[in-house]
Parts: sequence; C-alpha cells; structure tokens
Amino acid sequence: MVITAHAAGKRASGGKLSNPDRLELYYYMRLARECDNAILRLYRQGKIVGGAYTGNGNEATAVGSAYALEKDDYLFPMHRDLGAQLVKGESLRNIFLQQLGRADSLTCGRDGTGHYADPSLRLYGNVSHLGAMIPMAVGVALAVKLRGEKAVVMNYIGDGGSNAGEFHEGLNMAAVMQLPFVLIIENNQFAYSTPVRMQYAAQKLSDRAAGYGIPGFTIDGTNVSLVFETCRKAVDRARRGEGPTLIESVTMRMHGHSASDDAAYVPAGMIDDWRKKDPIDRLEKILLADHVLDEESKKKMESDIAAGIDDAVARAVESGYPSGEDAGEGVYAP
Ligand SMILES: Cc1ncc(C[n+]2csc(CCOP(=O)(O)OP(=O)(O)O)c2C)c(N)n1
Ligand SMILES: [Mg+2]
Repeated sequence: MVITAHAAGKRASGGKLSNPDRLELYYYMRLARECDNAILRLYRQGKIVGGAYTGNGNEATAVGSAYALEKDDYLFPMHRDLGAQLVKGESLRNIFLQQLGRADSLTCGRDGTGHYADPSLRLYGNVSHLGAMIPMAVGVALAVKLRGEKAVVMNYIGDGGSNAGEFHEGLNMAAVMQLPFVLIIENNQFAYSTPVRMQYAAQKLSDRAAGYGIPGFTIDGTNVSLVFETCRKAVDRARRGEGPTLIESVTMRMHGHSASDDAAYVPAGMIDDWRKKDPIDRLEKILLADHVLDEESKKKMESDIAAGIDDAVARAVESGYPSGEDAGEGVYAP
C-alpha cells in the first residue's frame, strides 16, 4: 500500500474525497493513535522529558482539518493535534526526537512535547499559554494578506482555552480585517478536570461566531469526512479573501489530561459511550463495507505503521542529549 505517494496538494480535488483520500485519512488517524500509544509507553518507561499528552478521540478532528490544507498553508496545532502535524508532513523522526528531548530535535533538546516549530513545513507548534497562540496565528494571517500570498492559516484551541481573553482579541481582529484564518475549537468535554458545563453558558461555542460577524459551525468531530468537508469550505472561503470561520468540533478526550492524570473525575460510563463513536472505528467500518479496505491491507498498514514508529523511536533513543551548556542556550534572556 503506497500512502506517501498521495502528497499534499493532490488531495480531494474539487473538494470531494476519493477512495484513496479516505484511505489516507484512515492511515493518518491510525498513525496518530499509534504514535500516541508509543509516547505513552515511553512515558511509562521514564524516557519522555516532561508530560505526555495524547489526542486519543481527537484523530478525526486533527487529521480531517489539516487534510483541507495545501502545502503552502500554515498550521498552528495545539497539544492534541499530532494527527494534523503528520498530515502536514512532520516526520516520525522529528516527533520522537522532540518527545525524547534529544539534541537533534527541532528544539535542540531545549523543550519537549509539542512546543516546537518546523518552518520548512509552515508548522508552528503550540504555545503553552492557552489562548496566546491565537493572536500570533492571526498575525501570520495578516502578514499573508499584506504580502499578497494565497495561503491560509489554520489554528486550534480547546474548549477551555477558548475562554481566554486572547480568543476574543484574535478572532475579532481576524474578522474585522477579513484575514485568511480558520479557528477550530476542539470541544472535548473537559479542560483538565473542569467539565464544559462549568466553562460557558452558551448552547454552542460556535454561537460566538455571530458576535464577530463570521460563519460558525458545530460539527461531529468524530466524523472525519464531515470535519474535512467543513474545513475545506472554510479554507476555500479564507483563500478567496472572505475572512475567517469558526468551527466547533465536538469530541471526547478519551485519556486523562496528560499521562499523569487518571481522569477519575470523568463520570462513569462517559468514556464507554464515546468509545462507540471512536473516529477510527467509524471510518474503518465504512471503508470495509465499501471494499476500500480489507483485512489483509489493514494488517499490512498496521505492520508498516508499527515498523515506522519502532524505527523512529529506536533512532531517537540512540541519539544524544544536548550538553548542559547548550540546553540553556536561548532559553533565558542574557
Ligand atoms: C493560560 C493558561 N492557563 C492554564 C494553563 C494550564 N493548562 C494547560 S492545558 C489546560 C487545559 C486545557 O483544556 P482545553 O483548552 O479544553 O484543552 P484540552 O486539554 O481539553 O484539549 C490547562 C488548564 C495554561 N497552559 N495556560
Ligand atoms: Mg478540552
């Protein structure tokens, strides 16, 4: 199965998902989940530097949204969006070097998790302070417009992060200046231990869009085709110069906030209920029924994914940490 031949820019022409597109979406969702599982294993082995955060349950949102982007578009992912980074072209090598804090990583071992940028892919990984990335990403959208580029900026925020003040400042500016910006709220029912009913009084987070004079949508974030189609329309609109769109993608955070959180505060049965809507299982059932996937090609894909991850992990484990002097370089102002 040749997945990588289906490169960015050749996807879903005419805004429609072909069978190879759907197979590729499935591949990236599985790849993201297996990367997350590998990160959790490394965390339990004491090899991860810092915390470990997974996007389990968020794969359709992360993968389906980034799939709507072209090569020259900008991606500003949050901590559940490994799938979006993979779609944008980030390598397993870079991902595991970064998670393991190695000198050869994109941050030269000076930071862990998703706090890194890969300018060669126009990918700018998450700013830890919730909300702070939105005005930054909007600033890039402004630069794109001033330079007359045709690129679009896609940015993500959690349900919790969407209540930070910068959400308003950023989105308002993007709307008033008609910037090529798409903001996706990943509503995964919790912000750490705080359930959504204690976070906002609105019925839907997309209702906020009306206050900015922009389109807003609330969608089932476990349906990857729907996520893609909604995001593609928003991306096309942004590229035409018609301004931003707000998309609330409704999912469930299937793991604790991080690997150190057992999520004991999640009501009994809630995880089991959401597991019935697992985004990967949902697409798998459809692809099997449509004969786009069969058991043999599924097994081959699984073993290819496992081999790719094992290789990237082994190579990252073998590579060195930065020296003490180098680890602090650029971290503190002189
Ligand atoms: C301004 C700010 N406050 C608090 C934190 C600590 N913190 C990091 S992630 C998080 C929860 C975020 O919840 P949400 O935005 O819903 O995203 P999720 O983790 O659920 O995907 C908190 C409180 C932070 N990073 N920045
Ligand atoms: Mg959340």
